[in-house]
Amino acid sequence: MLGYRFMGKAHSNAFARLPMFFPEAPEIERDILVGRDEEALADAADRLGFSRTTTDWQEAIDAVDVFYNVGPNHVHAEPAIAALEAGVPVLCEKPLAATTDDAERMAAAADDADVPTAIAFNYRYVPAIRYAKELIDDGVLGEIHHVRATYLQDWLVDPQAPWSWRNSEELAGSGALGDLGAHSIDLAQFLLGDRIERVSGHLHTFVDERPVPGEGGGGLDAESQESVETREVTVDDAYSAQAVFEGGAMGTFEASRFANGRKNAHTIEVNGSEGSLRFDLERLNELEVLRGDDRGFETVLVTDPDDPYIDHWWPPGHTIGWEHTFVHEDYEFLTAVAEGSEYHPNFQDGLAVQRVLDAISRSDETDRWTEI
Ligand code: 4PW
Repeated sequence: MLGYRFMGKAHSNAFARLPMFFPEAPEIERDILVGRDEEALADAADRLGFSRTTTDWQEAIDAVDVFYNVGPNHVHAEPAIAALEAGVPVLCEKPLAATTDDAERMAAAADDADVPTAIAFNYRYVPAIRYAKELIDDGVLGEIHHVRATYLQDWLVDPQAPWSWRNSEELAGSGALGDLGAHSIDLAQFLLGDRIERVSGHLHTFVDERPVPGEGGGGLDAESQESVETREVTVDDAYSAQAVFEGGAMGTFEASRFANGRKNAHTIEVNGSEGSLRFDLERLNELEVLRGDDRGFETVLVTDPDDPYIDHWWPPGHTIGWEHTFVHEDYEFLTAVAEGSEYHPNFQDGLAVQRVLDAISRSDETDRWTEI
């Protein structure tokens, strides 16, 4: 696994939980952890349960059966492509790459390789989202008219919040758009089983320069905020977009790192001719559903043994959390790897989202509706 901070912890936790809760999952050995700083790497390997470390990702690729790339966006492409060329399956964190060109190259390498790839859209693995998908696929909502998604955080609202790679166009590609919007766009396309065909987008940066963090780094998981200099912010702090789906549905999207009071508020609502549903990540065990009449939404607790993945965990009403989405995701991906079967969301699905992100940015630059 390349990377060992926020997402590295999330996936390592999932690897540890899998044999306990998903005994049918393939056996996993956490072999090599890849990073640049040997001391931090050794410490992370100890905590995350990896047997050895290397600062050379090629060495890791040559030695493993599966490669997880959970590093910053600008280091997604080269190692992922090298792994695929060596026939090693790859899971890559989202968005697929910092640039659309890199995302295209990654998807092409995935096409040429005969192994599964994964883009880590973990919110597809919330049981309530799977349940929502079943309702839509079963036609319970009828013809879909609207999808409305927001992903709101507030960790940058303080102008003194430290600079991190997530604030750099070169390292991240975009800001709230790619980091948060990518999830909403994927969820919308996944739930509707439809693709966005054109968009109108707006991006905004509220604070152009931020203090460079001291030891410990910046970002959502910053451990230290000591700083002596500042660095330019070259990505958006927030975006909004309108979208038209191929099937005719209207989409509205918004994400921000300046939504004061909102820590990780990810919502999606779908309105159809026969009903509606609404999901809120801060209440992830629930789905609000309107079926057929106008007497209001019922709140369905999605914690029954019949609900997706729940029989692996606790009895009804014993809720699960954010970290469980990674367990489900890694279970599905590693099973596909072991069985050599097709997996989604894969690099092609990641590229489909990246093209929407790109069109939203181009629309903002040109002040025009933009085709995907
Ligand atoms: O899923 C989210 C992201 O995409 C996470 O909660 C944090 O915010 C980490 O990256 C973004």
